[in-house]
Amino acid sequence: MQLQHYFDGKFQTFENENYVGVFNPANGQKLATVPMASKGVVNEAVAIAKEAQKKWALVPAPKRADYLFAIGQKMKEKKEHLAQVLTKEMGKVIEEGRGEVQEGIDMAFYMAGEGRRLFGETTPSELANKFAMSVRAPIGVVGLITPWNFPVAIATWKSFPAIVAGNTVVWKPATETPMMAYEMAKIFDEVGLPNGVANVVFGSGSDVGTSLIEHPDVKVISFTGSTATGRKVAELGGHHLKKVSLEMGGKNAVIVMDDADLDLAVEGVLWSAFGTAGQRCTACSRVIVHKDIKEELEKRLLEEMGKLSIGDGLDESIKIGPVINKAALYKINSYVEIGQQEGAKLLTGGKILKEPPYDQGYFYEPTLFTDVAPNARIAQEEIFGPVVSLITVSSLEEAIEVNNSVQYGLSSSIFTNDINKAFQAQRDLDTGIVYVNAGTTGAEIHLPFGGTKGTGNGHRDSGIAALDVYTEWKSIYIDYSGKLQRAQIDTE
Ligand code: UN1
Repeated sequence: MQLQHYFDGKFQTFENENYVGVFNPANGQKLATVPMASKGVVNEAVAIAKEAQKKWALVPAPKRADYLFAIGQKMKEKKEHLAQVLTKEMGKVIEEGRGEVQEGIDMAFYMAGEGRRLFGETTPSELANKFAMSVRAPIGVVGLITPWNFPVAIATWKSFPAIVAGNTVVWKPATETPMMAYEMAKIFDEVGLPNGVANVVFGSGSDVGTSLIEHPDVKVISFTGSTATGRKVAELGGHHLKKVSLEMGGKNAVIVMDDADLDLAVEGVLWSAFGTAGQRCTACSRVIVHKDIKEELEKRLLEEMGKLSIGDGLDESIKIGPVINKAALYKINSYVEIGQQEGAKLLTGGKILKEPPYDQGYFYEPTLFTDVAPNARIAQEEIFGPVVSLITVSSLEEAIEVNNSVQYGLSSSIFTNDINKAFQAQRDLDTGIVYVNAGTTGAEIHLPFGGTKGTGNGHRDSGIAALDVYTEWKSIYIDYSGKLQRAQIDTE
């Protein structure tokens, strides 16, 4: 299958474009080829989006929302198909693929509801016969740069609030996962979304991403990806005075206190550490354990890790799929080597799976280190794979300090049956998302998603908070007194 860009409501092919392959990370099978757009193609798409936005902003928001309802409905009808494409292209197990598509459906319906809200404020004026209110105004063309680990959900967190608020979007999906974006383009087309409202341009970060950020008619950039790339996006965006929303790395921890329900904690750690083969921004990659239960937790984790089935995510019995590509596989392995050099104790895993049936794909053994120093590199840097470091502490205060000692602040979790500890933890854990008695993953779309410190730059995806990225506040004063009334002066 040869993918095509989608803009101006049409699937488009251009002469002399380079194509690259899209491969199934479970078996190396070639699934499609994808065109790599040039700056010229980006410019064309942005020009279309700019024209379309003028009309789109004038469509009543509930009508804009009708398209989102239709998109959500289509996604629902195609849920199984979309999940299958997702698993083939990205590797996550099919159950998680279905979950991710559901996240997109939820986002469509949730943001469609915003069509009849988009609340601003009405407020008294300090002057007589004067009316004051604030409304959310659309900004213009929005550029979206999205990652491969959640190729559909994250794109919906960004595009649906932008669209319902009256913006148009030009979306550059990750090169590894263009097929999901292509599927979404087909849905935009099928529901008759007006031409130019949602546009998909395939290509590299250095060409398409950079062109979007530099383009004077792209007013907002929303990016999810690595911290290194996010920093470049922010620098370039800052230079061009763009509003830039960044969602970057994480080094998320589960704290297990001595009073925790250990069975539950083990389940929570396994799901959030090894689900999606550890390739979630929210994945648990540290377990901060109270010294009194450390050995017991190690024992139970080892027992349960031994039962995790690894393989092609299309097989319903598989719990852990491949990682995205060879580079990821070797990056993960290099961190395991670093961990050993640093003196951490490898309890299990630590190997690339090279024998059949794994030899054609990119599979890494679920890996557990213990006796890891809180400041070790494997406890500080994002690995983005199925590797967990156990760190031992003696108190809740120490656990929180260790949790907060990393440069990231996305998600954290505590297992405890002590309500006082739970409340203290939710107050003091310096992350954008906190879980009590659940692992570090599982964010729901109607709450803000994002993190503190090196994880973000103060913005949030999903939830109502996302609307703040894609709208400007406009304060409106209507004086019906018939005379000049001066604020702050004529108030007596
Ligand atoms: C991500 O990790 O990049 O909370 C997104 C979760 C999912 C979204 C994760 N709902 O794990």
